[in-house]
Amino acid sequence: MILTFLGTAGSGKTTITGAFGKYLEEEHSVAYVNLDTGVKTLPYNPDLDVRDTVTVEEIMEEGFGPNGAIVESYDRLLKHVNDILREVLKLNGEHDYVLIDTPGQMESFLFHEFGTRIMDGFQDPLVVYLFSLEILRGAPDYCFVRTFAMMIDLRLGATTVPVLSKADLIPKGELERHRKLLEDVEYLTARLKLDPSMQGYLAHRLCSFLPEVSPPVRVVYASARDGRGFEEMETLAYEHYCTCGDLT
Ligand SMILES: Nc1nc2c(ncn2[C@@H]2O[C@H](COP(=O)(O)OP(=O)(O)OP(=O)(O)O)[C@@H](O)[C@H]2O)c(=O)[nH]1
Ligand SMILES: [Mg+2]
Repeated sequence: MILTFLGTAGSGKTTITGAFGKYLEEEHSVAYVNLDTGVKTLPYNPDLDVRDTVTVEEIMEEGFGPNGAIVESYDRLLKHVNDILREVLKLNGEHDYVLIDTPGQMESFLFHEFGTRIMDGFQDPLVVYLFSLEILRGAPDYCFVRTFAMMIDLRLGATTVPVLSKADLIPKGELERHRKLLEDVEYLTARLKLDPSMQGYLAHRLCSFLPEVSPPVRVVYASARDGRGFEEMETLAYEHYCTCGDLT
């Protein structure tokens, strides 16, 4: 079972890869894959690490700026993508779980051929899309999260589970409000109908469309600090790979 953690910079990919892996290791064998050429330290011991091939740091020493070096690192990795893919699939054959930590900046994976080639090599890939509390300001943002998860599916052909990371930071009593807005599309659509702004209109139209194009999605509220949501993530992976693939 391969789980790929994807999310914007700082959303918690690396920390949750380590913490969820540790949780799974109590009963399962787990392999860790680091696809981030720019990371300095990892809270897990990677079985496969792209930094053995190329690092952002060494490219910057050649005179590249930080953003150019990130792109260049994936351009260089592309030459090794088939070997990396073969290695990941081998790890998957040898372990119950393979957890994949992706580049700090999501676009280096989502918009680069390196990322799409990796995901194309997996059968029925499962992506954990991590987003954090700070992006949820108003009703349109809840629509954004749901739509963005769908965009990942559209781009990578992967079943995408939206996971609110760092859920330990949700103030007491606020979880229910987030849950309702993220999971009850009818409620969210009704809320958005009251928003007279152009943004509200756009979000309302997009959300009205969700039930037609996206199956009801379970959102997970997870924390690498206290382990909440881990059991649910494990169940989702099991249901995806071992049962009917229906994550509702
Ligand atoms: N409170 C809290 N903080 C967290 C949690 N997970 C991660 N963090 C913090 O969030 C910050 C970013 O975490 P990372 O795991 O490095 O996030 P990332 O998405 O891998 O970041 P990049 O790869 O650098 O883009 C760190 O300061 C973590 O300590 C969590 O569950 N709860
Ligand atoms: Mg990271």
